[in-house]
Amino acid sequence: MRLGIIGKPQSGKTTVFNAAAGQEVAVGDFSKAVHRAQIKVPDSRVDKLAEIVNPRKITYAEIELFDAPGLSGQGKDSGSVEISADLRGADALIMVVDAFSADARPKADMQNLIDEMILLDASHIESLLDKKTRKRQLSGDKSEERLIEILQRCQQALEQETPIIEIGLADEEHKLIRGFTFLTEKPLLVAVNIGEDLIPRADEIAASYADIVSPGKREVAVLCGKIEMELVGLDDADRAAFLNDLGITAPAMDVVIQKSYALLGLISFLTQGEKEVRAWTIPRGFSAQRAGSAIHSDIERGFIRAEVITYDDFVELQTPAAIKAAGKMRLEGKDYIVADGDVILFRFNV
Ligand SMILES: Nc1nc2c(ncn2[C@@H]2O[C@H](COP(=O)(O)OP(=O)(O)OP(=O)(O)O)[C@@H](O)[C@H]2O)c(=O)[nH]1
Ligand SMILES: [Mg+2]
Repeated sequence: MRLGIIGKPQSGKTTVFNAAAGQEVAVGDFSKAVHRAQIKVPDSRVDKLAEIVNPRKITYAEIELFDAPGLSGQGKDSGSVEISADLRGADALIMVVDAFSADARPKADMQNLIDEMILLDASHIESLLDKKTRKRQLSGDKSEERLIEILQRCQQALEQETPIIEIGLADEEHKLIRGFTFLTEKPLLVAVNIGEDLIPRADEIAASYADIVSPGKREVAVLCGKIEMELVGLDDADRAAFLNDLGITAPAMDVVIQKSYALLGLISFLTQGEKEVRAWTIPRGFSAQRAGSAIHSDIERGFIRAEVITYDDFVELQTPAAIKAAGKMRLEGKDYIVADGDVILFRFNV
């Protein structure tokens, strides 16, 4: 799963990338370099299980993050910008908007960027429809009728300035157009990048963006990229003291990553043992049998059953004996739909 950072020039994209990836790529250099990293998805459940089980190894879920130049931020006047294959291939986008500089206009910038994406998709669709309808005329080939109809619906939505993700395409319709990698088809997290002075007002600022939130499609997070980046270099104790000084309980970056993860439609199930406590990534809606493939294809192939306990029950009961006595271990078959936070032991035979 890949997450791409977009935003207008000098909005703090690389700063946010550094904060999320724990890297120290130079910021403010206007360079058009692409930065990439595998980032850990912070998960307090993994930490808590590890505290109980004391394993030799702790592994968090990971997603790929990249920072690639792309949009101009000029809105409708953007002309013809080249969108990199990286951005096109992203599964979801983080849009960084400048709310820190003296003349910041974050909401206008956000709208411009959204307009720009709508425009890029509209011109992409126009040329696709041109080609496909001409081909239909020439050859009488009707095989793409359905696709043409979906593209026309997307086109109409874009003309009304509605992002494609808002149309509510059915899953199989979505599949038909996925290969075109439209920008407004991707879930979007707006990261409002505030200055240090605004940190005490972060919640209030977030609330002022509530009207653009659309569950599973669009989210907002408010953070100070610069401070988050400074946190990266600190050890746990220094970080806690630093956050405390600022009156913050947890790094905003954790929230950004967790919200992105949810926007990607991903959930985690957990496994635990002396050897390792680990979070595994699966798309929401996976059955127990398919979820097993996240660990190893043999588990999917030779699936017998899943022994499942909820995270909350595990934390409360802690030991196998207590879990057994309380009858909280469920035996689930291959069609069981895995829930976020399930602690699972797979039984399989190959
Ligand atoms: N005060 C303050 N400055 C910030 C913040 N975030 C970024 N900056 C500054 O804004 C400038 C641009 O930051 P970058 O992270 O390089 O921005 P960018 O969007 O990657 O820029 P380009 O890649 O050149 O488009 C740098 O001088 C940063 O130090 C912030 O939260 N507060
Ligand atoms: Mg940059």
